[in-house]
Amino acid sequence: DPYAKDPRRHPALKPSSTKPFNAEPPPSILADSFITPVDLFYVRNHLPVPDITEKDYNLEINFKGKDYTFSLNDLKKKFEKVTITAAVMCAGNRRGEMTQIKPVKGLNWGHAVIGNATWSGPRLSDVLKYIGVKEEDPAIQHIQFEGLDTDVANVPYGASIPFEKAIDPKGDVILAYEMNGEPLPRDHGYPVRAVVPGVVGARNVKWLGRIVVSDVESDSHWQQNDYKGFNPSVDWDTVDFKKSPAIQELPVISAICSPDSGSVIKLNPNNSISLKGYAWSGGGRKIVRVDVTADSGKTWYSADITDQDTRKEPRHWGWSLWSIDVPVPKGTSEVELWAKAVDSSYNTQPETFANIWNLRGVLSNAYHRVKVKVAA
Ligand code: MTE
Ligand code: MO
Repeated sequence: DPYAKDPRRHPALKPSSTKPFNAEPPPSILADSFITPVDLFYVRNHLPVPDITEKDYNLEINFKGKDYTFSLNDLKKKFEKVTITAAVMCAGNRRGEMTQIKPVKGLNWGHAVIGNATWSGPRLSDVLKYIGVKEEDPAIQHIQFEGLDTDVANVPYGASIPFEKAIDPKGDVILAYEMNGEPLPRDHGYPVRAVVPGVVGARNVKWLGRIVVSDVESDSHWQQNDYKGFNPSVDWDTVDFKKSPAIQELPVISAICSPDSGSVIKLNPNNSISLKGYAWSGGGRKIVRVDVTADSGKTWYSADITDQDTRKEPRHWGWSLWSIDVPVPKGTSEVELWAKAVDSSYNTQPETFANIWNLRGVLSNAYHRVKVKVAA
């Protein structure tokens, strides 16, 4: 069993698959803390977790046909240690809701496939400059990452990001060896992972073994034939993965973390329901507003943003937590609560999933809707 050496996981994580291990925490836990505890952070693995010891670990960087090698100690000693707060989200977060329109191919995820953490390590831009990479080199277009996790044919997990993002110190791409101030746990990429803030989880390559400075994107399955969006009418007979760009920056999203759908709520004395949730946008865009309604949009209220990083857009990488007491019309026995967020570019979420449906169930960011019963 190639998964026999996988780490132990927190019992609260709800698996959507066990081999490979994929799991998300209960949504209510997410809204409890601005920094998601490491053992409750969602896990998205495509392959077995590699068994790496710190002393055998090396990061290899290939640049113009030459290989450069860095030990973990080199990464710690040779470069400034930078700490950023960034949310990481899977492109498949909230896929389960899109599936209700029409089936899609992919893990049946809920709305907790996102977490917010602090990440520490050297800037990728510093490491690249150290080996002689020049910002204005026209031959360089993409930075490819390879994981140390491999499939049965020995092919590693891989992805790439645009060179512009990688080489810009303000892009804040980090080769992280710490998460929330502790060494990275095995499930999250021990000993080193790429953290590419504002960019889809899939490019935040864990167990980073190799970087290739290149003129082309990664040829990995996950860069070329997965993690792309399509027109809702494209199906598995007509799909041409070459026609869509790989997802990089993610669109704006939000979710109600409590109450849960289906719960029975006792109203507050002022006839309101207390809601809590998260909101986030890719590309360093900040959340400027979260709108909530309890009457299908006749009346919208703006939630209080309770927790937010102080970094300004377009380098606002962390998520926002929000809460609100929404007034509910008297005599209501069942109520549907909707939430939508607005980011600093005034992008907002689509109203329904119908017209953003895609065959992989990615970018699933329509209004979040939770139906609850009101206790008599
Ligand atoms: N890196 C490697 N090496 N192998 C993987 O399977 N999964 C990716 C990314 N990096 C993956 C990887 C995907 S799709 C996501 S969403 C994030 O890691 C999940 O990060 P997490 O498990 O730390 O939450
Ligand atoms: Mo993902």
